[in-house]
Amino acid sequence: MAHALKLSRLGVFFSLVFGCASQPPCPCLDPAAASGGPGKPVELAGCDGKVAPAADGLVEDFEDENTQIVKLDGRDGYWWKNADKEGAKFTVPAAGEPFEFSVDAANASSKSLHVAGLTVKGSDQAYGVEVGANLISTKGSLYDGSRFVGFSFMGKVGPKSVKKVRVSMADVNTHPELGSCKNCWNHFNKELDLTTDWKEYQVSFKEMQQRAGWGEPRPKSISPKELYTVTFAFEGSGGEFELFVDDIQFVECKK
Ligand SMILES: [Ca+2]
Repeated sequence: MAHALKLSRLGVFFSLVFGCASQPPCPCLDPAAASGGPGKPVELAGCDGKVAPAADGLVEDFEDENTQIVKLDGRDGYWWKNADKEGAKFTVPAAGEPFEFSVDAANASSKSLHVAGLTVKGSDQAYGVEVGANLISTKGSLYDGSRFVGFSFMGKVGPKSVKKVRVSMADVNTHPELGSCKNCWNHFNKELDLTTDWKEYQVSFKEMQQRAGWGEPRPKSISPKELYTVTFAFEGSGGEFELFVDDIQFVECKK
């Protein structure tokens, strides 16, 4: 996979309500329940209240303008991007060029990740484009994120861009490099409609779902104990895309 660039730090504050009224007080993600393993069902709890960035939860803030995510808690993966072979392409960065970091950044920081281009609408192979990072640089190595309840990021799209972004985390059950899936690539995800203004988005593990109708296995939930990548994708729509991303971080129940 085409590893490409690197990045670094900052912090945001926010709140989020994960539906789990019957769950115990924070932290209310049961680590034992989150260790389902390949193909095994996982029962995920959320927070009975708000969430906050975890102390060592920063995945990337792009401030160091390189292609490696922030090195924290064993995370040291690299950014990559790919496009389908049906005509989708990146114009930012242009072919053969390194990732671009924009001064249009979130939370009064200096840099964000900036990508743009276009997708095509066509066959099943016209999946569109993805930009993402492995959580651990060693191929096949999984990251245990079971003490978190999800993650957040700052994001916006350009004025001509398709608004819908699919935010995913590949895990042990969905990525072919891990040997568990027979019908791979249907990562647990959340679809979001971004705006042209910087805004914080929160994604809980509990609400992430696979796309309907395909994928094998189809476990009950993502396996936070066995995470592999974080990915932002535009599907093949025939439209232009332009995405700015900043301050990706794991979150925990607010104490
Ligand atoms: Ca930044």
